[in-house]
Amino acid sequence: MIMKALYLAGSLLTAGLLLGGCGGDSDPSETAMYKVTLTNLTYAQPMSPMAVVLHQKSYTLFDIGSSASVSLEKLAEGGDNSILLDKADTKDEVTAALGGNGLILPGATDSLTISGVNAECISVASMLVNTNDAFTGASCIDISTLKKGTQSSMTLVTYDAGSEENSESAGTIPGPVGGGEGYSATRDDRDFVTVHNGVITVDDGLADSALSMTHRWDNPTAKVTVERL
Ligand SMILES: [Ca+2]
Ligand SMILES: [Ca+2]
Repeated sequence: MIMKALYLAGSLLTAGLLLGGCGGDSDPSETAMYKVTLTNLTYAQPMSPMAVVLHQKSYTLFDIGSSASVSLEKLAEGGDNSILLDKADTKDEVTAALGGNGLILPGATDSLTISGVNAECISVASMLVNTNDAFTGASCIDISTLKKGTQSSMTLVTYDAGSEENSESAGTIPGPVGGGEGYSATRDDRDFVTVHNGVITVDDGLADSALSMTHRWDNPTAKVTVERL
């Protein structure tokens, strides 16, 4: 236990030194500007326009094991980030909420710049559109110690919003392989967010799946970089 604690403390110290390497101030009351970049690492899963929220730790975009908000359900089932961004904008603990420039195709990247004061976290979400309710993202990337001129990157796994059964049928998949329904108010899955266990596809025996082996993924499915400008 002691060895592990020492190791963790050492890792945190190293991370702090790396992040602080370029100097700069971190006065939380000063307006800080961040460039957020999302890269789609999948083979055939276009990603919906990202939602990016700059916020205090008391705001939660999603939480593994907890029920998805209706606004996250709308993003994860239909790729629509507008409700999530509008709702976030009304909250005191949210500094800013912005949508990306558009669909992020496999291998492509999208970036936006977001700014404000007293923010502790950046959260991101984007739907894998050739699925029922899969999304990639991060809930609270800690930016409280990120200095000006430095950046932090991480890879992201895929989550199941838990708000729609993973039937994979064309009528329930809004992406190009299905052209079906996006958001539905029905909740016919487990009703809590989990790490996604992947798609089955017609190539692995799910006869009425609109998906083929090209739509599978191995995590991670995206990379996010936050740069403090
Ligand atoms: Ca699901
Ligand atoms: Ca639903």
